[in-house]
Amino acid sequence: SGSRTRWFDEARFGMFIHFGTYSAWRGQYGTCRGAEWIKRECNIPWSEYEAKAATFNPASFDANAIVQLAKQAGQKYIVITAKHHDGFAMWPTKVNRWNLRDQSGFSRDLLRELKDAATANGIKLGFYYSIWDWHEPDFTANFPAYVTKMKAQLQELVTNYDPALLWFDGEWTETNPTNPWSEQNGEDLERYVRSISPQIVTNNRIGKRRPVDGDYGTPEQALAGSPPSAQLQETCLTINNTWGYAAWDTSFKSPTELVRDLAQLTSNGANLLLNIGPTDTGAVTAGQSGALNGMGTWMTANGTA
Ligand code: FUL
Repeated sequence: SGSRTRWFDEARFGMFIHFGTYSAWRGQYGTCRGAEWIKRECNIPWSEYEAKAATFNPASFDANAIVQLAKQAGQKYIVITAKHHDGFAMWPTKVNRWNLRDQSGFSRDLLRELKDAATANGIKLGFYYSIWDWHEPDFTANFPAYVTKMKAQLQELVTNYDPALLWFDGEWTETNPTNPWSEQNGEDLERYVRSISPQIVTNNRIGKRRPVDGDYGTPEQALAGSPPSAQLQETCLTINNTWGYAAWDTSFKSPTELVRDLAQLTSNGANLLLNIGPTDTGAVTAGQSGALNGMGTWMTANGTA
């Protein structure tokens, strides 16, 4: 795994992007607040969730601007949600119609645009892909059939966009006690991913977060402790308090605090994957771009970018 993960270990700083049809809700359903979990946290009926997805129109998504924002901050890679727990695919998958092209009638391919902009700027692109899928009936009704569909979607992502990294999620049982995902499922999926692209880096949530699962560990909203663990580590943090867009969540960390977090993680040998959640139109909020621009100013002034 040494040579496969070298770029990742050297990168230190990446951008996480949580963006999906959940963003269309702007964090609110009636008086209930949520973000990328809003479907479940606010018990939105599928009929309403699907109707909202049909109006999702992220016309202001600007891949070049996002890549420039990442680059000036010193970020070397980007990981965007290709599919979160709501199962909605952000690329024109052929596996089902629950995707940005077929459900929302949005003709642009945002993952292609991001890939092209990233490649042109020497930035690596990876995809977040949730194993847990609330929309696909086979997740609970016929799990082997679900796994087959999941592999077909991953094959599409790898073939169409050649991602450098796959960031799996939704393998746990805490909030999903009947989750059938097992250590064996993880090992099988890792073999599958390597068989279609040997160089892909994966996180530990491909399996059950054992040190042998995937290439690296994924502490969430926590600065990794020292001494470093047996596996590479990448801490993911939000700039405000939510991953997906929530209009009410306006308490943004300062560039000073974020630079301190980055320095602490770097000194522990861990990466920082710092999240932005574009709005329902695909625009980056001023709070988040301001924080990243502030980091970039510091990086430039201190010569570390
Ligand atoms: C968690 C997910 O449930 C959250 O929605 C978010 O994607 C975070 C990075 O990982 O496990």
